[in-house]
Amino acid sequence: MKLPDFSRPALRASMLGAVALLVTSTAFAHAHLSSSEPAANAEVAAPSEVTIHFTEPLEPAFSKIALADTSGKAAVATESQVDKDDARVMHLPLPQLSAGRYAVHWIAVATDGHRSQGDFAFIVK
Ligand SMILES: [Cu+2]
Repeated sequence: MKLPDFSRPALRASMLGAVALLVTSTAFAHAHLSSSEPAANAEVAAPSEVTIHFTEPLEPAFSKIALADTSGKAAVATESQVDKDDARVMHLPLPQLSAGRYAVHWIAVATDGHRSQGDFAFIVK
């Protein structure tokens, strides 16, 4: 059996292309945070909800946003929801928050089942 000649530039380029495609399609399937309201580390008037925009559509059953106050206690009794019209957006409706620092923890499960998560904080004036 004869091995392919890797010194041939055309073959090398097509192999590199295949590898690059594999890497990017895998990376793109994960849902990453693209923006949020409030933004990370923002100082804001008490918001009515936390909204997070992701790079990929989410699986509603497994994705969620949790909010904790300065003492680490859950600050919200309600559940977050994936937006009905845009599955890349998740909302957490908020009660009237008192002044202080709040920690947001999110879990995003993309439609391919891949899970990502992250944290950020915001401050209510
Ligand atoms: Cu993925």
